[in-house]
Amino acid sequence: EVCELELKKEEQHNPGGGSLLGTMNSRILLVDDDEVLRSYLTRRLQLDDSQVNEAADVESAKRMLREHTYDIVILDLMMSPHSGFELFEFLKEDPTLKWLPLIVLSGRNDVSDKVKCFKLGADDYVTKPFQYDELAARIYSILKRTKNFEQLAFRDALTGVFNRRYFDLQIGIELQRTQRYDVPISLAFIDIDKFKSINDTYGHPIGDLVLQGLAHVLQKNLRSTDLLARFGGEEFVIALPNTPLEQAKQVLENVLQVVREKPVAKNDGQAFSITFSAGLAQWQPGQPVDEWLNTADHAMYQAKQGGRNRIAV
Ligand code: GH3
Ligand code: MG
Ligand code: MG
Ligand code: MG
Repeated sequence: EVCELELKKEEQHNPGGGSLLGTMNSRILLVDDDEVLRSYLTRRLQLDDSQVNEAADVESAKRMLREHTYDIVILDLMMSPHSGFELFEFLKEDPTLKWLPLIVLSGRNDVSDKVKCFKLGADDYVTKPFQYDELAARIYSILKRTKNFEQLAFRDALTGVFNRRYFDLQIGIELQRTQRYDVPISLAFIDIDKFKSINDTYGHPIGDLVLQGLAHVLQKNLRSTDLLARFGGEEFVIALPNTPLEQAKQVLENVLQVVREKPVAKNDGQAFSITFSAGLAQWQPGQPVDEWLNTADHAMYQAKQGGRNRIAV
């Protein structure tokens, strides 16, 4: 069994520090009915710079999974009233949670339990009593692989921002959260003005530099909770949670002013400036995502019609 004594000993060994590899600043959901184990493990994981939420049973784990985003779940099997096995079904049914990495941490050491867990979708299985450093190394190993996979599947290769596939998956979660907490969420549809002429005048590689530059400026001027994605060639979308339309307009006006006044890219002493047109729409409760996107797209078209270099609502 893990105990406070063990924790003190290891802290002396490695004062203030975590394990050798760390756990990649991950957001971890720890599901276990053993309070002593939870507080021990939470403390160790926090020393490794991870954020940890604790759930003492399957029902609270489900609630937390609906409301927050996690990088990995650590799951106990023997809990009441529902065993940890019950959580697998829940995860499998939700497309946004289906691939969430999961490590079973259990006192059960039968091969049949292990096999069952892997068949249900577990990525790893650690038996109790366990060594913290081994668990941390396993977390690190899984997250390294998933981060690489996500990089390939969900990031735009040119600009490094999220792609449309990721946006489509993530926006559902954002809207659920929005509905639950009854807060506003706004969407911006951005399209670079006369981008074709940049390509035609300076060549495609310069066009690419401009796209990278704009993505960088956008990311720098947004909150960490804002969701930025490259949608198509020279089109970007941003979902701004917790932001009413007027406030979103201010954010976009600021960014437009930045790109208008300062070149987004430089090459061989030459500087390249752009402007863009953007359309905004605040989500109406119950509105389908497509309709919301269309409203913002339509507003963007109005901005083009109105003379470009502007934000329309
Ligand atoms: P408007 O102000 O009406 O939006 O004019 P525009 O020229 O920006 O619009 P249009 O849709 O006609 O042109 C978009 C251009 O974006 C055409 C295409 O060559 C360019 N483009 C799309 N993807 C890429 C890319 O990955 N790299 C580069 N360099 N150019 C791209
Ligand atoms: Mg238990
Ligand atoms: Mg376009
Ligand atoms: Mg354009």
